[in-house]
Amino acid sequence: MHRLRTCAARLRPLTASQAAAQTAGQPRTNMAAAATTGGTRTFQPIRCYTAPVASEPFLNGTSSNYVEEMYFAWMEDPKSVHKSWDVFFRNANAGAPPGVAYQSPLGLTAAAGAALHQGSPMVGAQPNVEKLVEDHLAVQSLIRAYQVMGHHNAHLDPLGINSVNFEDVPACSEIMDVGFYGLNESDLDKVFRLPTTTFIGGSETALPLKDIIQRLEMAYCQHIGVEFMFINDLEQCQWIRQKFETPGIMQFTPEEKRTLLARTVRSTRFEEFLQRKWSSEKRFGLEGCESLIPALKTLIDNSSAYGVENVILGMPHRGRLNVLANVIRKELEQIFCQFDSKMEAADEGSGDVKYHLGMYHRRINRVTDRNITLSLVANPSHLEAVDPVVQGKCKAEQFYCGDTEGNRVMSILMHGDAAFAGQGIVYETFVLSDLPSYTTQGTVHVVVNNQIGFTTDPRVARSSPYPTDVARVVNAPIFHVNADDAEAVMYVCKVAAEWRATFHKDVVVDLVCYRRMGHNEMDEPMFTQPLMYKQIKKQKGVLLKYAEKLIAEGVVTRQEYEEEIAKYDKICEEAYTRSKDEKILHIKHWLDSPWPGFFTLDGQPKSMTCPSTGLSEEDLNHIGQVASSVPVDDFTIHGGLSRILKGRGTMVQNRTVDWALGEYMAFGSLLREGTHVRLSGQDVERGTFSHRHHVLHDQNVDKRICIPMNHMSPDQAPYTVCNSCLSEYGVLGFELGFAMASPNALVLWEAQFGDFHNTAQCIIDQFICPGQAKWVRQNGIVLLLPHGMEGMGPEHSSARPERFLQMCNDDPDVMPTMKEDFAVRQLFDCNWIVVNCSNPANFFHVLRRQIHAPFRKPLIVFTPKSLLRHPDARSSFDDMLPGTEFKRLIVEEGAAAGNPQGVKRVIFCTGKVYYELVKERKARGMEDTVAIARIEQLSPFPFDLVRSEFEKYANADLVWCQEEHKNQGYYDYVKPRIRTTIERAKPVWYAGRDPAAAPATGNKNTHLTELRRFLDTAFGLDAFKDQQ
Ligand SMILES: Cc1ncc(C[n+]2csc(CCOP(=O)(O)OP(=O)(O)O)c2C)c(N)n1
Ligand SMILES: [Mg+2]
Repeated sequence: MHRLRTCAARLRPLTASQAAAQTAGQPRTNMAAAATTGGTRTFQPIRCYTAPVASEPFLNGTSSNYVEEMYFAWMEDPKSVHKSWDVFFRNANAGAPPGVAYQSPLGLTAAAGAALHQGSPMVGAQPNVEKLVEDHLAVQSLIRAYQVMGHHNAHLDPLGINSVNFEDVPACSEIMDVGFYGLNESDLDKVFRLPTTTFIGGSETALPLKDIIQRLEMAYCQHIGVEFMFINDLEQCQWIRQKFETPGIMQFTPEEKRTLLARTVRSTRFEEFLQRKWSSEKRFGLEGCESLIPALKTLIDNSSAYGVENVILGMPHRGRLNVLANVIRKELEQIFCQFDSKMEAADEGSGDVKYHLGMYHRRINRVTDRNITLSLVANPSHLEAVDPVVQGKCKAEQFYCGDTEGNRVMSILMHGDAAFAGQGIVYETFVLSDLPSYTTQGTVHVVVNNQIGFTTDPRVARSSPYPTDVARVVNAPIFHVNADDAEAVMYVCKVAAEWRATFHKDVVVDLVCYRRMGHNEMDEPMFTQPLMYKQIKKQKGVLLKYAEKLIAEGVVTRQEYEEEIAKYDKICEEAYTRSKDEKILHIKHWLDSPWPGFFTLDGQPKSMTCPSTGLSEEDLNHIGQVASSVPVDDFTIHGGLSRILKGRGTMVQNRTVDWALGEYMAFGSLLREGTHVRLSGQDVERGTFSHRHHVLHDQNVDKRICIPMNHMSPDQAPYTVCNSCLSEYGVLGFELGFAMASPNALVLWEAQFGDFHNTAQCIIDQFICPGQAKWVRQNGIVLLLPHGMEGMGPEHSSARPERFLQMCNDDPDVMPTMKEDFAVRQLFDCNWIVVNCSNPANFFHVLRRQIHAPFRKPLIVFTPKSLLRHPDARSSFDDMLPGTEFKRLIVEEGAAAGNPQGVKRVIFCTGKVYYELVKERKARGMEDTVAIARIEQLSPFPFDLVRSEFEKYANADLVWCQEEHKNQGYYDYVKPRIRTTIERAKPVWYAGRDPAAAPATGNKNTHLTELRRFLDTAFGLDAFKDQQ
């Protein structure tokens, strides 16, 4: 399918000047090429427009419909057709002979113009337009063929060894051959009217065929390949045609050219400097794609000119240091000192390698003289994982500055060719691009298409012709460009910025380039790509090519060019000297999302306390009223929903809340306090389990909705609740990015069932769990993961608590020192908080604590399913009043607590199984012999509270009970921690399901049998005798 890229025959170098010459002077072996200026073959026209032709049947074949249409229109109103048709039909009606009825339209020839002015039909003429119509249609088809497929013949590959061939794409070069349309060499000098769907004419409306072809070649087959004809919007297609077809449109002022050269100097010399100083360090240099830097700068300059003030960037390893230095303008010494392995880390956390760190910088854009803030989001090695995160952050920045149109904040995503084609998250991110609650109003994607991924060739790395085909799914135009042509790169970037500013849609710039070194600077590329690299070794760099061009044009002198180089080299050398003075590595200097005002000046929390998260009775009542009413007039809701709201009203009267109402109280109160709340995920608006109903739908009016949460108080913060597309990886990444932008928002992502979170595992493993440790960046995102063994089978039961718990950073073997602020300190030190609340009040408190805490940590909540409607899983207002707070552990409060000495067993558990245990204990009449304690906050582990509960029941044995299988759930996490707490004074027995491969059985009976068995174990006071 793809050409053999290492095949020697293909390895013909194509320099910029050769490529231009080839296009202009050595055309393809089709007839279109013959028309280009200076073509090697010339043709004598044997026929011209007005020449009589042999009698041909009128109105047959493909042209008949068209002519018929014209004829009927002319019959109705002669003015409704073009003058040429008017003259033709009048002549034909008057009996003009074949070839005479037609006369050239106005403007094509002077004679025709004169004839039309005279407007005198030639009596006796016969109609003869078939060939004429066919030829015009042929020319239209030819123009369209260039627009659709011209990019296939563009000279995109600087190496001239195109990684793609189109031999299996239906005859693209033939389709652009005039012969294919029944035209021949003799038609080249004939003048054809240009359709309105082309701009190649400039101010002319008709052109000779050979000029049409030449202009199409110039527009579509040089160093830019434009892929856009799949876009199903005529205005947008016209816009692009105009940008690339208009003759002479790609013009630059000498000033622009000099700036472009200076930027290419910086880009190139930066890599050369690093290579000289640290030749054996990995840096994933940009050599072979130095144009990336001027490309990004052009995008940013132009976007700034359109009003953009804030650009959020995401990118992989390739050229990252160069982007930091020359686009974001990080101080060079800060970059250089990263290469010094002896530097001490000043910040907490484990840090990250230099080509992953983020950055935030606000400065004046020198071209537009306007303020611009640039942030590069830190990312893991996992390619493309940062894409949705960047989008979420961008959306949040737009949201906070009221930029609903995306005029002030935008995102730019960079990609490698292999990753862009291979990673599913690219698609999942594109899919978000036009959804109301997720759109960032257009992202500019820049692909560093070096035609290789590590050692893997595109021929075996992708099934699509281009690495960018995924973008077609959202109708994003794709501008492929030969990255060795600096001006072509600058031009497509200008157009891309303008496209985004005009249409607020995604656009892709595909920089077709090469990779001068191996995958990293240590790798030997000749092992695997010998012929490609032989070619690369001969390749002149883009800087040299462009400098020579500008020197030849007289735009710069050689001396000026050399001075520019010396100037930048000196900047690098001086920064290098300064970098040696840096002794301490501050990862904080690499923060991509500072939260001004949230921390003290030295980045610490302003306090180490968390206030009560309770609410006044009045507030609870008020929010409860809103939650149980329809706050707009003339709005008809479903009868079933009326009953649900009525039920809520009754609960409020009874001063109780169920799960949904508890959540309502948390969200509503935070909104009233001015905190934005955003809940996103699949079907979250109603709630997968039909319990939430945050969006009411008028039963009589399509799309009329009401969100009562936004009717809480006049000065409340806005509430966003949005059903997402069916993606976990993309949407969770997005929400993480949203939460990154500000600490003053409660951002929640809910999985449909907790089981499905693992398709977003990379966001959890690479960002949420270690984000602060790697990048000194806090994040308060909340994951709501429905979890619980309800007999729903292996894929609707487990949110995999064991995995979250296994990634907690608290030490199982060390009893922490208990101080007054222990509970808050523990939170401050942890990497994330994992809870399984057994009642709505505790859920309410833990959500509010997320915002009232003086720092931010991710919160993982295993949420219930059957408890949503369980009559016992309700809370009283009393547990939510001022002075109340989240309970890390809920102690036994029943009969057992009244007589602790008589208690034989303490069962520790978490979540829903508590209700099964209570029911069973009651059924067995063991209320005073078995105490049950609920660990609500699993991590950080409530060592202090577990200890006091243990100490209370001195004569009891200890059981950990869970409904999950033994190798899953919480057991492996809690067991060593309980043992540390009680100093191994007693065994910690296990009551729960046996180890298993799957999280749950698909068989209801087996499910119930398993439940019965572990309840028997939990309450069998002799159950562990044999194990003593
Ligand atoms: C998700 C993921 N899988 C695998 C890797 C390992 N890896 C690092 S770079 C690379 C090749 C990337 O190729 P490309 O996207 O074309 O970027 P280039 O290095 O060529 O600029 C691979 C496979 C990774 N970093 N992330
Ligand atoms: Mg690559």
